[in-house]
Amino acid sequence: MAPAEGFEAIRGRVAKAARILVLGGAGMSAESGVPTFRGARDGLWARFDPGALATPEAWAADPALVWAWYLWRMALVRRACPHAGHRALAEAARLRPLELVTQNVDDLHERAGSTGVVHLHGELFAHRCADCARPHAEVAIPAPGAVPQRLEPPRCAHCGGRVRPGVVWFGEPLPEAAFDAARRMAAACDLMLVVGTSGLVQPAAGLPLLARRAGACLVEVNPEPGGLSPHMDFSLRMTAAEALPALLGGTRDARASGRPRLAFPGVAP
Ligand code: BJW
Ligand code: ZN
Repeated sequence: MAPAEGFEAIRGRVAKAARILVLGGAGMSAESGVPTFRGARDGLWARFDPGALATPEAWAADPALVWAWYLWRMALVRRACPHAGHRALAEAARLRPLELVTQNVDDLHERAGSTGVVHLHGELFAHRCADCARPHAEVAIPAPGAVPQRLEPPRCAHCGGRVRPGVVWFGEPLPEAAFDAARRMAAACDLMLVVGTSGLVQPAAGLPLLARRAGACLVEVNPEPGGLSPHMDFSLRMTAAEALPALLGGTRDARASGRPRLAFPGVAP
C-alpha cells in the first residue's frame, strides 16, 4: 500500500469505527513540554532513579525527597498547555463515541475539554493522606526552578499523616474502578488508538491485547516502535499533535505537510 493510500485507509477505519478507545501514555503530553519517562535523552528515568522516587519504599525512606520531586513535576505540568492532539480528542468525543484512558497523571486532556477521562496511574494534583487516604486540598506550587531538592510533605488535617501525591507507584495496584472501566472499554471498542506509550508497564500494556482479542482494530500513533508495535494492525510513525487532528478530522491535514511516515506490521518504517 502506498503511504498516502495507507493513511487514507487508516483514516477510513477511524471514520467508520462505531466506538473508539484511546489509550494514551507520556508521548501524548510530550509536545506540551511534559517529559516522557523512557526517552533516551530527556526521559525522566534517564535522569532520575525510579526506585528512589516512584515506589512505596522510596516514600517510606525519604518522603521529603519524593514530595519535592513531585512538586517539581506539578510545576512542569502547571506551566504546560494542551496541544492540537488533546484538542482533537476532546472535539471528536463531542461528536461521536470516543473514550479516553490515560496512563498520564497530568490534567492536559481535562484542560483541553475532555470529560470522563480514566486515569490508570492516578492524578498528580489529587493529593491524599498516606495514612487515612482522605483527599488533601490544593498545595501551593512554585515555579519549576524554585522547587527545593527536599521538602517535608504537608500534614493531613484529619489525622496528621503525611500527604502524598495521588499517583500509582511501581508495586502499587491500579485504582480498581479505573482499571475495571478501562477493561470494559477495551473489550467493547471496535478501534483502539494507542498513543505515545512504550507499552512496557503492566497492567496497562495488556489493554490493547484485550481489545484485539475482542475483535478491535489496533492503531498505534508513535514516532518510535515499542513493546506493543508487533500487535498493531497499523502503526503511524507520527507524533500525537500531528496525527490526531489529521486522523480525527481536526485542525490540520498531515498529508499536506508530507509528514506521515507509515509502518505496517512487518514493514520497516
Ligand atoms: C511520542 C511522542 C510524541 C515520544 N507523540 N508519542 C515484570 C513483568 C511484568 C510486570 C512487572 C514486572 N515487574 C514488575 C511489574 C509490574 C510493574 C511493571 O509493569 N513494571 C515494568 C516496568 C517491568 N507494574 C506495576 O507495578 C503496576 N502495578 C501493579 O502491577 O500492581 C500489581 C499489584 C496488585 C495487587 C497489589 C499490589 C500490586 C503499577 C505501575 C505504575 C506505573 N507508574 C508510573 C509512574 C506514575 C507516577 C508518576 O508519574 O511519577 O507510571 S511509571 C511510568 O510508566 C508512568 C507511566 O504512566 C508508565 C508508562 O509509561 P509510558 O506512558 O508508556 O511512557 P514512556 O516514557 O515509557 O513512553 C513514551 C512513549 O511516547 C515512547 O514510546 C515514545 O516513543 C513516545 N513518544 N514523543 C507520540 N510527540
Ligand atoms: Zn490522614
